[in-house]
Amino acid sequence: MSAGKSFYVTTPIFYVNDVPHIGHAYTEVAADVLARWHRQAGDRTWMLTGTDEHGEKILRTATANGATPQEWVDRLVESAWKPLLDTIDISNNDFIRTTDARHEDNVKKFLQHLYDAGFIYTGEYEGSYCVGCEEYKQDSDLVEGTGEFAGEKVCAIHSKPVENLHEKNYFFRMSDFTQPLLDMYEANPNFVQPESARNEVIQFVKQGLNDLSISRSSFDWGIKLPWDDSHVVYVWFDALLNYITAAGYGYDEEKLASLWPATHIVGKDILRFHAVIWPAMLMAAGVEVPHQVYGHGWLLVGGEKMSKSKLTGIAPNDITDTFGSDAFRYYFMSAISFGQDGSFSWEDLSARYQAELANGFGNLASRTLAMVTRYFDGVVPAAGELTPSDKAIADVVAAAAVEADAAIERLAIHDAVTSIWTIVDALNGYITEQEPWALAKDPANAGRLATVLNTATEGLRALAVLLSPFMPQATQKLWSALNVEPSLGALTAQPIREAGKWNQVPIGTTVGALEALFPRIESSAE
Ligand code: ME8
Repeated sequence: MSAGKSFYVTTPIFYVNDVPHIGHAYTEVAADVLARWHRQAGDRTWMLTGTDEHGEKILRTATANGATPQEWVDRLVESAWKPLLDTIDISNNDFIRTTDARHEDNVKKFLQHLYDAGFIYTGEYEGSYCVGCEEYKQDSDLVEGTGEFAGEKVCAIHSKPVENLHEKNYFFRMSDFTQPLLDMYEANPNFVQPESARNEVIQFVKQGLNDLSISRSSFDWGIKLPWDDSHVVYVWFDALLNYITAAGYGYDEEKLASLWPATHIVGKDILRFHAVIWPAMLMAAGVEVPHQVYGHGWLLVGGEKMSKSKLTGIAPNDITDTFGSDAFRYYFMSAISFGQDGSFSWEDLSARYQAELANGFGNLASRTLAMVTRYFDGVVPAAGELTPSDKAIADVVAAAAVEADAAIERLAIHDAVTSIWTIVDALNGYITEQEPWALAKDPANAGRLATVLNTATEGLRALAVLLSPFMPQATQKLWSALNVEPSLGALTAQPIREAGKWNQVPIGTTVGALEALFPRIESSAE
């Protein structure tokens, strides 16, 4: 992507029936890394996240807790969901709640538009519904229950019985969009990614789409249909619209035109809603379909999808309180191939923290700056004539910057980290091989020592710039210690696609002290 383009990235809006766990945080971090990268590249970037607050699941939770649904959602959003964003350092530009007036009013406009255009009709819905999923279920979606639900059909995801609904509902003519969707997937192979997700979606749509019930009349915690206030909008139809109501749909067409279409980052559990129902809704309304829907994999704990309902949920601050938010962000973005499932374990997190962050990156930064301080009074020396080893470092940095940007462009976030980490590994190898501490023993080698430390410092500059979207705090500490803010400007203003250009740190810069980037963790942490 060339600088100056628009990049609008979204996370799902999360249900506020419960507090967040690391699965939610994972999606937030992935979207945030992409947003920070694009912002630093100079693209017009907008990141949206928020909360999904209507529907039966939330109504029931509120009631069970002796609160009105409005009290409940206000409490959870303020005490848990907004604080999550600070816990893991999310730089979202907007936060939408489906109870916001800007959302509710414009969902009604969208629905009225579809109704007037003949895409909505009344019918009878008879079938199963899982309140946990907030989803109408086919028999093929159900499995035999076990334990207390033995002998019953249960939802395959929640392992709990489904409800049998028999309601007069309004239906959306989704079946009209079977062929238009297939044509769209064909014309735009990147619309659904990764490839496994794309194949699954195409297989599903090829079977032919049914019309979709889009209203409920047995409870009232939702947005009332503009033409029939005895019904509320089906929570998913309501929720998906957040991506455009936040962007101005119905009230700020200029804003919408500047942001839309978006890149949606979602877990693969909600892929069909985003890659099938959502573009069908937009096609019916004459709004452009999203730029891309990316379905990432699941965090597994003990081999199963981590979830609160199965009591495997881990709170994000259980990790950040010990390891910090940078390590949280780095770990999940580097240890799991984005798009694949990945197992979380405390042992793996601790091992990578120690090996990659503390010993790899942190130690590289501290020893380089310590040697500049010790041997050159903290003043970055000019390089002399370059040897092949020095040039090789510059080449590694240049290649890593190009490869990382290409990886971000295809949402292969883990590949971007791998490319950037070639700089850490190359610099550590270079320092071991060049032995600056040995060069420092003989004044005749002063020129060579200057070249080595200039090279290492320049490498650290590139690392701070390229790792800043992943680890905003540690890289800011490094940037401050490098003391390049007066000459080069703020870290977050460094054009990331130019990070590979050499000789950016001005000769004569006086570096400062570096606080430990990744302090030692006491073993009781686990
Ligand atoms: O589905 N691994 O909200 P939700 C990885 N409100 N990601 C996980 C995860 C795990 N084990 N568990 C959850 C909803 N997630 C709807 C969305 S959007 C218009 C409406 C993440 O609170 C992942 O992003 O159930 C998944 O798609 C999302 O949380 C589901 O969040």
